[in-house]
Amino acid sequence: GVDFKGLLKRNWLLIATVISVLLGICLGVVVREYASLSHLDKQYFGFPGEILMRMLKLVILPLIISSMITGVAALDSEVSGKIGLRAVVYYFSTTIIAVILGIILVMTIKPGVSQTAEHIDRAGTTPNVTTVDTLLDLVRNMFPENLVQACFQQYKTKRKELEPPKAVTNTTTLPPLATTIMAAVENITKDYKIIGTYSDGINVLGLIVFCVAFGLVIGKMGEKGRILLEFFDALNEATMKLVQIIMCYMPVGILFLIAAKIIEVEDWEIFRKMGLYMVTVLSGLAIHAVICLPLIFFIIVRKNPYTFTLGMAQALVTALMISSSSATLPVTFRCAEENNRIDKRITRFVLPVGATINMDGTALYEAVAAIFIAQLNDYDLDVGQIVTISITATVASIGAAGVPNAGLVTMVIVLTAVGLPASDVTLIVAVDWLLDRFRTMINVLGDAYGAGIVQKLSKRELERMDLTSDVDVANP
Ligand code: DAS
Repeated sequence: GVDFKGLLKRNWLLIATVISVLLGICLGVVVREYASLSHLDKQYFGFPGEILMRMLKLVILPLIISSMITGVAALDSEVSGKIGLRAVVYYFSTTIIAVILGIILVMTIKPGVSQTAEHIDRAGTTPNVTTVDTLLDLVRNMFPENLVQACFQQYKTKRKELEPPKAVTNTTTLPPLATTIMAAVENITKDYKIIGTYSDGINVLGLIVFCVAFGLVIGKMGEKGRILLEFFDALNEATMKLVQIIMCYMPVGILFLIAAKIIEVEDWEIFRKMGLYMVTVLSGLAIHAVICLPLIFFIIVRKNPYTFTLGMAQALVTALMISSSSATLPVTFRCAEENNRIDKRITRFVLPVGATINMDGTALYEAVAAIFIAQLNDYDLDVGQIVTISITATVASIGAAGVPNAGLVTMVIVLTAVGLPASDVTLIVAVDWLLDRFRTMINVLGDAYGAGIVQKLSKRELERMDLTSDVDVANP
């Protein structure tokens, strides 16, 4: 028979989390129906959820620093170079696959081709960002000027607002990508603007670059470096213990997070209007999660991909509830290491970087949304523009930080690259909170599969290291 007790014991947290999601939905619906809460009451209602978010964000900093430094230091530089390269190849190829999938779906389903355009509210303001801005910011953020500041830097704007882009009419010919980039370069030389690459005030990308360099140096130092290595290893272990404690609170936090969201949503009608668009994005995400990623995983790893997905369940539910890959990172670590038994030397390397730059769900979403907006505008895209969309959607997903709605901000570069009015982002804002959750889930799943795949590809190097190393930092 089935060992129910054992199953319950091993998965109690996941079960509790799922129950709390369901309870949260019920609670939200009931309160919404029968109680009239003031704005302040609503805020109080979301308080336990807010505390969960704060706790998860709190451990991001020590987690990223300790896991990256020990991860890199434990590998010798030749091996870490190879693993890094494999990870990057994986990130890129899966992101491109996601984009192509999104484009195929949105071109077939054509959610924007109808009269829905008139019904949509075009009010609102939009950030103005260009492709080059995003690229330069990405590189700029890789090299923080000040390490301490990089840990708590606030999202800041260094450039005066650009002129709002002119609305494109159907008769104008679109500027080719080159012109867009030239215009952007001119803008950059004047001043610049930092956009979406900060995660809740932490310059994650900058820290990652620093930690990789620092870890490599420590690894090379031999005896002298060992004391630092042991320090960061202990820090990592202590942080993961904290994560374990935080996770016990998770069901409570999630219950109120979801209930508060249901109480707060103002316009349910918008879902009906935007239905087909949402169906396109969601089915694309589903296909990517259920077919594309598992297929790649199976071809390379030769293990059941769905068992692997199941092992990540807690992280996936968390991502769905808090729509932030960075804040989910602590849970992603635990699931990957404990349930899917991925080597710590791999997770410490692949997961933090993946949470920052590998976003399959976001890339797919950006491509679909851009073409949807083109369809709403009755705007025919040629092949060149579709290629431009795939490239900029990839860049935009890399540039987006792992925080809620980041993808919506970097979306602007996709639109401006093909000459669509950037202000049209406002058309899809209303449903973004929902789509954001699902794409974040796929972003996290993509990172996890990446760790599994890179581990398999690096099997030989890892085994060789097991034989040669005397101190086993990776598996204490
Ligand atoms: N929600 C983000 C994430 O954490 C990215 C996005 O907004 O698309 O993955």
